[in-house]
Amino acid sequence: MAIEQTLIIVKPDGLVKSLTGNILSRLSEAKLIIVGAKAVRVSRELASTHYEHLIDKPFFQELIDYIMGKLHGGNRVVAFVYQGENAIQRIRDIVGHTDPEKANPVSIRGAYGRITTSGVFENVVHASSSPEDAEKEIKLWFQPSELVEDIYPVKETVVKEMKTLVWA
Ligand code: DAT
Ligand code: MG
Repeated sequence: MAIEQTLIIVKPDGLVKSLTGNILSRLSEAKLIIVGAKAVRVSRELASTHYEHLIDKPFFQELIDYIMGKLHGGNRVVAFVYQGENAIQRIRDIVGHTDPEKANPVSIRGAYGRITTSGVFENVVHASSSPEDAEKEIKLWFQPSELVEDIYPVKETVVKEMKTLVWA
């Protein structure tokens, strides 16, 4: 079986409900290793690129507002990269169906998700659904230096006169 990586995001509803620890405990059942972890402020550009495959859906704008935290008063999520054998499906099994009402009640989404009155699936976590999606998503959310394993090919580049913040 192949070693895979998968991107997990604790969405703003998961943060507001203080579920991060709980979710990580559940995910640890998969016996995978964490190779990246961080809190992220979600810009509209990041959100739109992450969900670009859904741009034609009627719920697209609400989905973008949701992942940006606009429904929950906060513009942040926490993101993790997990690695291990068959990681994508093993994590998806624990996470559960996209629709919280169809999700197995013992899955994360079944236990903690809900559908809002306007029809948004507030399903607490994101998890990659294929190796292709995982690669696209991990490269979108993480820089090579933020991962403790060399997953995808990298190249060296010299960045000149780039404005960046350092500790004052
Ligand atoms: P998943 O997150 O299970 O991979 P997806 O990639 O098809 O599902 O969709 C991304 C998110 O969009 C999903 O987590 C919740 C939202 N979504 C998908 N289908 C929806 C629908 N029919 N109604 C409302 N929200 C939906
Ligand atoms: Mg998906």
